Amino acid sequence: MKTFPQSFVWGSAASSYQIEGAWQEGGKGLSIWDVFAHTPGKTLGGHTGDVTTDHFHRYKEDVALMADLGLQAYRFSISWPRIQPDGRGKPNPEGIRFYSELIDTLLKHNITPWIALYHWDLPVSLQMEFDGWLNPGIADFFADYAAICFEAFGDRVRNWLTLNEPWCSAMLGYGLGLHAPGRHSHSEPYLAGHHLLLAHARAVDRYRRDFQPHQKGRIAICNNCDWREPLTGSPQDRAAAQRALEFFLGWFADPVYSGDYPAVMRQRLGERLPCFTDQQRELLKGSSDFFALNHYTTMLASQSNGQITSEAYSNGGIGDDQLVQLSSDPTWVKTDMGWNVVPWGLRKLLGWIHERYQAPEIFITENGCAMPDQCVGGTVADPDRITFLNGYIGAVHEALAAGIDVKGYFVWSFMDNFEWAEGFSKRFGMTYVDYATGQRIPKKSAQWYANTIKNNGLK
Ligand code: PNW
Repeated sequence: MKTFPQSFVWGSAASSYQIEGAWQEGGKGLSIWDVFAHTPGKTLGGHTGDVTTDHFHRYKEDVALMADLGLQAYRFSISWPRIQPDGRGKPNPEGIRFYSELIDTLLKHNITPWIALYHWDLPVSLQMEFDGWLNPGIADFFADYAAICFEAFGDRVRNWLTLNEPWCSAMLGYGLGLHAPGRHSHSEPYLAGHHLLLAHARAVDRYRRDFQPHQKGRIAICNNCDWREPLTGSPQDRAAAQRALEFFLGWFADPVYSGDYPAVMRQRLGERLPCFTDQQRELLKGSSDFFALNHYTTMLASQSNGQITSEAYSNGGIGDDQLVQLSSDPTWVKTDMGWNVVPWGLRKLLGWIHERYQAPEIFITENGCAMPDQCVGGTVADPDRITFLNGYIGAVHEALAAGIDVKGYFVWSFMDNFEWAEGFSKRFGMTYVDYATGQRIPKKSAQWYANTIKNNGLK
């Protein structure tokens, strides 16, 4: 039996655009994902989040399912255009009411709400009028929106995440064009990333000044990072793996912990990487109360010879900026996303974070896998997901044993949902959703996770 500390938080996560639907209801404005998904060719099969799991209407039933699962915490995101249809100005009372009732329903079931303020659904007017994350003014808009949320929900919510995976917003949204707003550029990702960081810092500053003293919650940025293992023991490949990690996680975590970007990014990117003023550095430094990590996979890294293959682009960003060639070990099991299943990668990444950021409290705010699940005779067997979760939660246990301060773990995801550019073709949930009828069927992994929570560990 691998037992966890009594206070360990067992949760699961989802996000607004992926589950809510009701895209034109309740006074909601459009987001860049509404527009992107409706643009021909941007998502697989032209799928959109117009309806998806219809959680907006079915949230009570969903929270009851979470309670059956034994979840202690549920992490969701707020749709900015549901709160501010144009991204600024007065809040929309119907939007406030929806999240308020969701929070109350969770609390009634003893499930602790964790809120991400931004999980990629930017109000489209901010994109059209201001170029979205390319405009420095967006930091103030975001802080104003965040303050509305702290004011409306902070009496009942103590766990806040500012941005979910700014790396994805910057790199997939502005570099590779795979996510909204679908731009392709070698410089915009670094500019967008800069303003994402400043928006985070401004929102945290607002929380700490005006809300934290009496609301007594905690707040952090939520970063994603995969592990990069050197392909060989050569000094070049070790340096390549380290460089890849600094371009991935260091990009968004170094400024939050030490006030500036990794030196290697400055060296390699030159003027494409914006500079912080002294005042901004001060605002950023120490702007997370804990370390929120989303983690999915591992790849091998070696020093590139300048000839970057497509794999380097799709899985880790703009390879030629980093001089890193990524590859996979052919013996590794792959998920339905083609992502490698390597539990020890999480163990090593937790060690890297522990060392680099002075032993922060770490919450794993997403981890999970897509598998080709099928409903057969009313049940959904997903043994590969159970193996995946068992392996990754086992890696967390090893990290704890080594003295790394991991405080909680959230499975991505509570139920199947709209998987961005992959539409409904990929299933990440512990609950199966029949998208034709909206019916929910807990998979075998849901039962397995409920037992894990009940045992507070792995058998
Ligand atoms: C995360 N990558 O996305 C998101 O937070 C979720 O909304 C999403 O459904 C989940 O992981 C599964 O994809 C990521 O390319 C998308 O490294 C892409 C990457 C990482 C995370």
